[in-house]
Amino acid sequence: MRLAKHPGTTPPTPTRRRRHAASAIAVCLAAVAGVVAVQAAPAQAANPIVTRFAADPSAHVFNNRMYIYATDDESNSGTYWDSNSWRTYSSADLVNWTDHGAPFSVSGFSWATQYAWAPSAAARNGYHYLYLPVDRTKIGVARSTTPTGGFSDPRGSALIERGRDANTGEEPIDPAAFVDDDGQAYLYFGGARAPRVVRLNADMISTSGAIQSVTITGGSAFAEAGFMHKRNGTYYFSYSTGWPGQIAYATATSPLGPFTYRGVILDAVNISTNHHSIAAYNGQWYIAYQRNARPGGGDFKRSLAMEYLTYNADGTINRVAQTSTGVGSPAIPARRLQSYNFTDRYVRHVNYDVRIDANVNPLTDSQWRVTPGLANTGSGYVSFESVNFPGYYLRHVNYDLALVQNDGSAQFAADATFRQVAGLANSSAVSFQSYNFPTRYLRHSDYLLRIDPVSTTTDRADATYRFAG
Ligand code: FUB
Repeated sequence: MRLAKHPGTTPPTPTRRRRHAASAIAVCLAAVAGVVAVQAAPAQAANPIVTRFAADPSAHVFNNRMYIYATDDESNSGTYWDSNSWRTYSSADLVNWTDHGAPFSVSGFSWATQYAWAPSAAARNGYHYLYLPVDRTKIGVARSTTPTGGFSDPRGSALIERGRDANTGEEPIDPAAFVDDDGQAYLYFGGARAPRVVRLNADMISTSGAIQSVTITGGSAFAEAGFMHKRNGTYYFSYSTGWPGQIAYATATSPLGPFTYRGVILDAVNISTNHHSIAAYNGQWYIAYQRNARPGGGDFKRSLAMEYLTYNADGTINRVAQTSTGVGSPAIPARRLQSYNFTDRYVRHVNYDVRIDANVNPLTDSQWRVTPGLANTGSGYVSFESVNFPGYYLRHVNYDLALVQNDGSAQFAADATFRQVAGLANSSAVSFQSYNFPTRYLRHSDYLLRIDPVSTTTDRADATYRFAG
């Protein structure tokens, strides 16, 4: 761990497919009759997800509930990462988090003295295990029959220890436990640019074989904070690249590598350390991470945040935008937008383009959560979030509509916001006026969605929709 000064952020990779030409000018909107009531805001877990300084989130799902084990920054001195205990949170909906207090303290290890740093966790054999770095030189393991308390040291000695064990690297910290589908468990760890992995025995409290170096080919080098997850048979090793650093990732066909660099998941945060974990919950992937997000925060008083994590069809990971809205169980019902003049067709996304089609399969490609407008949450302003791609919205790009991941920018918000008005062809239906181009309305043209001026009867029909279930 090195302490650097405040990081800058690098610009996110554009995820949109077409060049964007819209201006960022916000405009006063002309009064349009017949505004239809907009669904109330969803229950959202705003970032930070908890109101206590905490860091190094290690997210795990046990018994259909998400648990986060964290470094307890609230109890450190504020001048170093010198807390002596960890913290546990859990949630069933990722909106409401329960603080379970400290699962373990450095004092629980008779052989350790200080620095409760980034934890990891695993469940197996009817036990829960915490992997806990201390003293910047050792990793211990604590065991309990519950995920939130009753942990004790089953070994009476460190699991990994610099000086005792070969090839630990200078700073054996930041453990990440991973149990593969075949039952073989691994412990990844390492700081100071030395990624390491070692097999764990089935008892999860002892190692098997030599500590190995993790090899990553290409891209940005490992600094610290490694994490392993597996998806569709691919092993994803993700890590911080420095101080400040991005969260980058590399993939392999074996848990031991060698790994090939693939790209950046998360840009540098507004503090010197970047630390994350990745977990799937109820069919959706999430990334938990840390940043300065509360008054009084900083390098040593960090806050926990969470965002959606999405993959492309080829298995690559989309760069994550750091948002203030975070994640949550959507309280907004899924709705479809039925074309007024082609009543068998509904607005859907396909390969990130947006069009009206009949017989949409899967149905979720045509389902939207009509949220308060990203650029204006006032009455009548809406945005359309994809049901099967949370965090992706309808936005216009060169006047064409596309499905694009929210990058948190004001430009994105303006392009993805519409004013819902009485239907231009029939006032019992609805139309949607562009927020930043108010002379243009959401319409289909050759079945593709655009924002266009409307002047003819056909234009008005093309720009009119009905909500459907
Ligand atoms: O919390 C102490 C250290 O800060 C962790 O071990 C690093 O990953 C960094 O987040």
